[in-house]
Amino acid sequence: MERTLSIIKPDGVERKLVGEVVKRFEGAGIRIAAVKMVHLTKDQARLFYAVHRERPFFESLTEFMSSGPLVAMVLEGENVIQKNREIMGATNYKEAAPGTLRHDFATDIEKNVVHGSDAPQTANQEIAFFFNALEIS
Ligand code: IDP
Ligand code: MG
Repeated sequence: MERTLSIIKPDGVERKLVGEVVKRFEGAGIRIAAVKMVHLTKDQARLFYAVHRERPFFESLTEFMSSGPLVAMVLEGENVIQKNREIMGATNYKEAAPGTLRHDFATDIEKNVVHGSDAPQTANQEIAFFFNALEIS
């Protein structure tokens, strides 16, 4: 059974999309193994997105990710890393397929409602960033 980290970004929480996002995951047969609401500091957001530190959008992205509370979740299921990415849709909402979260709800390439790990190694790292073993069941 595979695990991945999902985040409902501050825009999604602000716009009251938490229920809708969870409904889509559970509707796809995915199990929520952990959940918490967190308001990251700017430095914590910089750490989480460190892989993007050379990108031109890094400052803006980490400002956005620390602008309000987010919901972090551990998702569990067969092939859940890829499944979650499919439910999310493409990074750029203009390229996201109809019926995906980003197609349906994103307003901006940056404010795109959800984050999902992209590979097993990043999933493990990102889960450990938000959760300790006792918090995952
Ligand atoms: P992903 O979230 O689909 O994995 P990444 O390329 O890992 O996409 O980028 C991380 C996040 O950075 C995106 O979800 C989005 O919020 C933001 N981002 C990516 N590309 C751009 C861009 O060209 N301009 C502004 N923000 C961007
Ligand atoms: Mg990514």
